[in-house]
Amino acid sequence: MPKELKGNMNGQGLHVGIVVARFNEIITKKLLDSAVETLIRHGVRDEDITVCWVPGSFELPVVAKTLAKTGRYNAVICLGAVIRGETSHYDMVASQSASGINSIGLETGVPTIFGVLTTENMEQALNRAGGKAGNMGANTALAAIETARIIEAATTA
Ligand code: INI
Repeated sequence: MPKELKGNMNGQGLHVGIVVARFNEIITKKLLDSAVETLIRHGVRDEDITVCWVPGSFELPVVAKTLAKTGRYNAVICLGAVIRGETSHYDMVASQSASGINSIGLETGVPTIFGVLTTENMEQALNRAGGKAGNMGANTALAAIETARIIEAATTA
């Protein structure tokens, strides 16, 4: 019988950093509120959550990496909204943000969660920030807890 490890969804005792882009704040504030509410519902203490605002999604990786390297966080969540209709450099911002965030987790070992919405227009973004397609902020909180816990389980097994 293989040994199977799973990350539980208990957030008690976890420390979580959140980096959130101010660009398209009407969207990112909704992502942030949902992420914080979900973390707290799963047992993360309010005072163990640190929120850092940055200008835009392009700046998410550098600040997320700073948090990850402190060693004080079990997970770092990155939140942003890149909307194609509003920028000519959509592809650059979206891809640099994604690859930067991905490399932080790999380089530091701290799960760094990708919560950047990439949509064609504002309506699609609103749908995914508490509208009819749910709220991606809540999903990032769940991913942060589960990934932190599976790393814990895998390193102590
Ligand atoms: N940043 C975003 O988070 N979303 C966007 O849609 C966006 N647009 O439209 O350009 C955006 N640009 C700013 C970028 O993230 C940087 O803050 C800026 O280029 C300074 O480095």
